[in-house]
Amino acid sequence: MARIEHPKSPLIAKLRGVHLFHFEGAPCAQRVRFALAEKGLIRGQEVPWNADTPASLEASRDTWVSRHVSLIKKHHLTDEYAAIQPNMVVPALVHDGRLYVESMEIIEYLDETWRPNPLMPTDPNAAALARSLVEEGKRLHVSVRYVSFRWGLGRFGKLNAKEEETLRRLEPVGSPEELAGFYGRYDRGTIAEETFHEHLDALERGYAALEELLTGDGRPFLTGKAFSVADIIWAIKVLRIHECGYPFQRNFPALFAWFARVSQRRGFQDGVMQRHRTLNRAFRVKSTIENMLGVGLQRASQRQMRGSGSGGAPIAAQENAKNDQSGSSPSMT
Ligand SMILES: N[C@@H](CCC(=O)N[C@@H](CS)C(=O)NCC(=O)O)C(=O)O
Repeated sequence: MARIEHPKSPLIAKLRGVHLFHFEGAPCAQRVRFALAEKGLIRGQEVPWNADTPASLEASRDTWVSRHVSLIKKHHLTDEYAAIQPNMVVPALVHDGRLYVESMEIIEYLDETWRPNPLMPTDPNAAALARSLVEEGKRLHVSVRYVSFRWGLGRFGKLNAKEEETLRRLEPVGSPEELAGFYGRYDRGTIAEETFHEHLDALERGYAALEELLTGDGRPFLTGKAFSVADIIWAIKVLRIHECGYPFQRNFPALFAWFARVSQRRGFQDGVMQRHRTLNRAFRVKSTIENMLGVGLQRASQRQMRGSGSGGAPIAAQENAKNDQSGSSPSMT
């Protein structure tokens, strides 16, 4: 369990109930919010991320306090936030003064602490599959980052010199997130073509494996008949790349249908989309225009799949299927 034993920030010990340090559009935070909603914990009061007033310290029963850390305003690249989350990323969760980091371990903690609506299957085979899908999802986290920074954020994602300096000063040596290393790979204001293709390829292999799993026996969810933690991690992995304009419906139709099913869940709508709709629409408009102009992720993925034979739906199916940019996304309404 990724619990931080002696957090530097004096704020942590004062917090009662559940508090989440998060950013609306961050995939790692979205999956924790998805899990909180599935577990029946409701988003309660919104307070500044570093609020220390008596009223802000207490979460009422069955709710969590939202402490929004803006990755746009770079709240995470401050001494104050580094004293909360040493790796300077979101999310971080505090429960009764104890601090937890690492999104998937936070979800595991929530699942063990709040028993209703279990997220880990009880059947041993399904549980083993869930664990392996979660591991694969975690491994691909960095690939989502590279692809979405290239297609979603572009030069807006780049740090300025002062922010880079702060990051170099504060990021611990050997941090698993390697943020400084990641931002150092911005080449002329974007992510280099070769790096991007390497990561898109890895993601497509992951999606292809899920496509096969779903088409094999027509199961509604990744581990079988019941929704599980594997659906949480992968739904968020599809959401962000879909927002970037990736043609899921064309390349992975069963996965796209599964995503439609998962994204209709109350937990997804409340936990992930509630305050993310505007950003989601902005991403979608941008990527639809890019795809219409033939310079979007759709084109890059076509070249990728033809070039490397990296898996996914057969090329003929891709050509016949309709372009999913023309339809509205299932999750966004
Ligand atoms: N392994 C961590 C990864 C956390 C992470 O990478 N968070 C991203 C948002 S999804 C972040 O805060 N990035 C800060 C940045 O890119 O500057 C987890 O799963 O919680």
